[in-house]
Order: sequence, then C-alpha cells, then structure tokens
Amino acid sequence: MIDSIMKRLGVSHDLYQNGNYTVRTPIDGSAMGQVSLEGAEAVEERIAKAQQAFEAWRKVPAPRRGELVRLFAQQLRDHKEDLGRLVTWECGKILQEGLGEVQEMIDICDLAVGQSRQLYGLTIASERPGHHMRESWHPLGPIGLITAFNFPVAPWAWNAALALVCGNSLLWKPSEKTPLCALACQALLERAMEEFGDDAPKDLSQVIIGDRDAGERLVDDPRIPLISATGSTRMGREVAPRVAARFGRSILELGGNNAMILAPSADLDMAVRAILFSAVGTAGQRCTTLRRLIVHESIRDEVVDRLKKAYAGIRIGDPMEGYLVGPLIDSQAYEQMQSALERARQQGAKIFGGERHLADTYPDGYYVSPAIVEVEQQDDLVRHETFAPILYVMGYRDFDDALAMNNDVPQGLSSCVFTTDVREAETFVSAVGSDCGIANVNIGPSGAEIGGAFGGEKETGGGRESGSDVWKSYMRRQTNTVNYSRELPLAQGIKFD
Ligand code: UN1
Repeated sequence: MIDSIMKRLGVSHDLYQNGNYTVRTPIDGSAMGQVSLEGAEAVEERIAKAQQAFEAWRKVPAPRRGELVRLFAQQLRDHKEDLGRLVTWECGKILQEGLGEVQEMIDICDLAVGQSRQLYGLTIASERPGHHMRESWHPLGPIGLITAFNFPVAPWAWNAALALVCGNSLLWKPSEKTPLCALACQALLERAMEEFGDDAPKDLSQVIIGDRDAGERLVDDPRIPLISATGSTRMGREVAPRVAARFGRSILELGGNNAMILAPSADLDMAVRAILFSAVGTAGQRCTTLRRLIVHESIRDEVVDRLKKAYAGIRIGDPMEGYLVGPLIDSQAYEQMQSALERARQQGAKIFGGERHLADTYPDGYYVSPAIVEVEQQDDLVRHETFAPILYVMGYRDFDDALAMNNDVPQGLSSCVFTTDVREAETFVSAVGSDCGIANVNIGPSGAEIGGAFGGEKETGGGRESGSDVWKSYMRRQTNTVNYSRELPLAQGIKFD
C-alpha cells in the first residue's frame, strides 16, 4: 500500500526505500520505509541553494507568489485522502484527524493566497515639508522550519504558505519520526511548482531529513534569519539561545499544559463532549490537549462519573479503522506516561484507565486507555507536560482560585472556561484572566482554526503562527523617508550649518 500512496503523491521510490534509517509506523511498529539521514555538510549545501532560491523568488511579485500557493492547495485538495492516510500511518492519529490536518493545510493556503495581495505597510506623517514617510515589508530570507511528529504536516504548512507568499525560500527539518509526510508535502509542492512555471526557482523548498548535527547546523547559520520551531520545551531551550546568539529571530511553539475551568452553571453535556475530544483526541498528543480539569466542587463527583462512563466507551485500536484513539508514538511515550501515573499513584491520586491495550495483537504498538487522575492539588507532576492522554482533575470553590490554578503552570498555550455566567466568561478572557495565548469560552482548548494567531506565552515560547497579522514575522520591516522637495531640513529642528 505504501508504494501506491507514495506514487500518487509523487514521491520517488529512491527517497523512501534506499536509506539506512528505518521509518516505523506506530500502528504496529512495522517498517514503512528507509530514508537517508543527512549530516551537517549536506545542510551546508542546502543553505547555499536556499539562499540562491530566495534571491530569485523575492523578485517575483507577491500576488504571483500567491498563485504558487493556490496551485499547491489544489494539489492538497486532489490528494487529501492519500496524504491524510499517510499522516495516520506515520504518526498514528486517527484518519479523521489525519484528514483534518490536511484540511488545516488547505485552509492556511487559502488564507495565504488572499494575503499575497495584502502585504501592506503604512504611510506616516512626516514633520518635514516635502517629505513622505512610509513603512514597507520586504521578503526576509531562507526560513528554517522544525516540526514535531504529532502534527507532521499542518504546522509546516502554516509557516510555509505564509513564508512563500512573503517571498522567502524554505528549509524544513521534520521530526525524525515522520519524514515520509515531509517528503510527500515536498513532492506535492514540487508538482505545483512545475505547473507554476519557470519563475519558481528550483530549490525554493527543501527538506532536510537529518540527525541532530543537521538540525544544529541549520539553527546556527546566520544566513537563516528566522527559525520557526514546533516541539518540546526542552527542544526550545536548546534552539532559542543558539538563534539569539547570532541575533536571528525565532518563532517558538513549545509545550502546553492546557486547562479547563468547569463552572457550576456550565452546560455539562457540552462540557463532557468537549473534554472527551480535547483530552482523548490524538491520544493526548496535541500541544493543545486538555491536561487539567479544574472543576467546581459542587459538580465534581457528577462530572467525574460522567467522564468515567464516557471514557469506558472509548474504542481503542487501529487508527485507520474508525476507532477513536490510536497508538502513542512509541515505547518511550508509553514509558513516560506510565512513570507519570506511577508517581501520581505514590502520591495517593485516584486513577482511572491508563493501561496498555492490544499488546498481544501489536507487541510493538503502544495503545493505552486514556487516564483520569484525581489529585488533591496542583503539584510538580501536574505542572509538568506529559505528552500522553492523562487528564488531571482538581476541585475548586472560588472562581478566582480556579483562575489562579489555570495560570499557575510554567506553560501558557491554551485554556478554556465552561460557564454560562457572563462575569466569569468575560473575566477569563480579560487582562486579569487566563495568561495563555489561547483562551476560549464554552469550547475546548484544542482544535483551533487557522484564522487566529496560534501560540502561547511563558515556556510555550511566545511565538505566533498561522492567521491574524502573523505574516509580518516572515518579512522585514523597513522605514522609508523620501524627500521630494528642494530643501534638506533636519528632523527635531536641528540646524547644522
Ligand atoms: C499541535 O499540537 O502542535 O489547535 C498543533 C489545534 C490544532 C493544532 C495543534 N489546530 O489543536
């Protein structure tokens, strides 16, 4: 099956069957392909090519650059099913979510196409007669993109679609766990480039399937003005100082520890459904996954009961086959989950679920039942992001305490409140409310649309990707003062003669 999918997606056999590094599906641990890992030298060559491609691409008018992204979106529409399947196969998320991820790519492409005609600056009043001031936005350079296994295609597309219309070339280092998805996206983009014609330079977009050295080479190179990295806080701690040391810019989208405050006035049917999708979906491996439920004491028992019933009915199995929860990415993820549960147990928490499933059918596939962990207080264990389906449940009495708990973690990505009390809802999204980049009312913390800026504060890294005015991050700002008079007045009234 892999050969027929890869063929339709346009990935040449050599690229995924001839290397020395085995790519495995988390579904059953079997091999999907063999890729070659590049080292620092190969990256060096790619950076030089990306620089050349940038120099040509920045001259192409932005709306014409948008046309390339439009053609790419058409490729994605035509191959949504195949690419969605490949995502499911390589990272283990269920097919509905694999397809959703491809849709998210299409959505950002559509946004970027429109944006390509709207890369606008300002005109600014000058204090000097016969002078114009304005602000212009120019292409930035080759952009380095680092992405994680859990969303192997969409975050690349958020960055790539905007960076391309903004006139930049791309160098993408995907997770070593999901290189085939990257090769497939690259192949579809190359097809769009062929259709587009000669003004798309050959190396406009490149993929680096590489090891750690390759990543470091990319991050350290001063020819790469912007590194946009999605992944763990640990990764961000390594990347950010290296980029800063050479005065590069970075967009960081790192860990989350997303909470829901569930107030007594909430519509509980809606809340339970929202909890299920956001805590259990993607087997708890979204950066926006709901990890903490802060529930009012008066409804705590009822909510926990309803959740246990809902959790007991979750179908766990092959993500291609219509189950709700697929496997964790690998054995390490499984072990991290088990060690977090073990610590919780030692601390006296009440634990529901969390066991391994289907070990007989898939000895090398790590399926687990999502866990509900009732804890007395928010301690270090709860404050730490474990990238697995563990939902910590804690009670509150006073809304202000709930809000303080929402904010009392090192991460600041997403958050939500379920309430029908307008005071609580508006407080949550106010300046004294949630400190996260995303704060929702009566919907869960995950599953954001691409129209808004996506990202968060504190250890989440502070970056924003996707919609709003994020396109500006992929351009350089220039202030222009133009004198169309015959005088040379100085600003601030200075006389210099
Ligand atoms: C991620 O988990 O890295 O809001 C991205 C969401 C998705 C993106 C998640 N649109 O959950």
